[in-house]
Amino acid sequence: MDTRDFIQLEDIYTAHNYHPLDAVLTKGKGIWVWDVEGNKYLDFLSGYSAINHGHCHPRIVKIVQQQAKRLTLTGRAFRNDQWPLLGKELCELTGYEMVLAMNSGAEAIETAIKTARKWAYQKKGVPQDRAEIIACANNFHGRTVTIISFSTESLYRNDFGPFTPGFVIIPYGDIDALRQAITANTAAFLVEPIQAEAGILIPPAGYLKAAKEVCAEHDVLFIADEIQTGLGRTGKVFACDHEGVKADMAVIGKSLGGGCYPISATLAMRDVLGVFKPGEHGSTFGGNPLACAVARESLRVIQDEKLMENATEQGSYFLEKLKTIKSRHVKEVRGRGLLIGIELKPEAGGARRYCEELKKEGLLCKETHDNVIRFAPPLVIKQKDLNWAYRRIKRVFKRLN
Ligand code: IF1
Repeated sequence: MDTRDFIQLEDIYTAHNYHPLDAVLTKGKGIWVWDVEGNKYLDFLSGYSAINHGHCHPRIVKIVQQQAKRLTLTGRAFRNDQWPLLGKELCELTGYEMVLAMNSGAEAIETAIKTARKWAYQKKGVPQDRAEIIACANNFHGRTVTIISFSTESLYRNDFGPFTPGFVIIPYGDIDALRQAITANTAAFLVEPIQAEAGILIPPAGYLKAAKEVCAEHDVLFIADEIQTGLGRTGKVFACDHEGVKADMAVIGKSLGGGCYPISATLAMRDVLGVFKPGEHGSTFGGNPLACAVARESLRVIQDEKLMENATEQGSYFLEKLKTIKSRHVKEVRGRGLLIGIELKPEAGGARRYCEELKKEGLLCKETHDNVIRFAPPLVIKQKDLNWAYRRIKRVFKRLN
């Protein structure tokens, strides 16, 4: 079977909720992937930051194999010997006191929302069913009905109502708007420290710190969605660390599973996550021993291989290099660590065609919205590979100029 055959089958048998580039991948190793025709590509998306460790990292694959042979799932009706250790190791790494594991990022965000609401009723004294959560315009927190209820992107919402009430939207990066939106019923402020889907938008310096302070002043929980930015992508454990901000709840996913197995988690101090009593929340696969063993190794690899340091070093190197690209189509190059976006001017004809051309050059990346090319290579990438990528990016910009 060749590329055309696979694409045809996918078109016929699977829902059309994506518009992928036409590379049918069959193998991956480190920063490289291969398609069914034998073409080799540099993965510049990393499964939307879930493959921070590179594809099929040998240490993580080994743990998958070992744990798969030993014990994979118990259900939380019984205990297993991996979940408590992941809990301890995750808290030691992040400085939080408690963790609740789910599977997808969206589920961990749902967990944070449920936690904040329960906390508001039990600890803050908000009247039943009146809790409000403030979120930002152009957010991306996942795709459940509750989460899209506070999305501002019509593509994600159209025809999916009725929606969940209790959310208030304010502009991103605007501290006065936050101050004004808070009421006596506000339970939490949910924010991405960098808005990745919105186009790698970095808020004004000092915004997160000020937002955290405003929240503390009004007894409002500050919830950081670190699903994409967390665990090293921006060069630190959390993107909030760049401003010395400790969120009341931090939500992680993606990279936690080492690119091998889905696992997500909501982290908080005991006075917040301690609101749950048995039976009030859960998941069949949440905290399963296979996921936990993989996550434990994933955290160890991030630390042992100094992936955060590498993200900082290579990220600033690459960002500076990208800024030297001379093209009338570039509006701005911005990023933090290895989360980088090139924003094109509207007249450039869209980021999609740049991604199509980059694919022909052996570089796989994905546009976000119409005009931003997003670069998020695995955090194991070396300078020589970034140089390799740079030459190709430069070539494409020259061709499409
Ligand atoms: C898709 C985007 C990236 C996330 C943040 C929560 C979630 C995500 C900050 C939900 C997920 C993914 C999902 C993927 C595309 C992708 C994405 F373009 F849509 F925005 F990465 F940039 N918070 N992001 O980025 O996590 O439930 O998916 O595990 O196709 O939906 P999830």
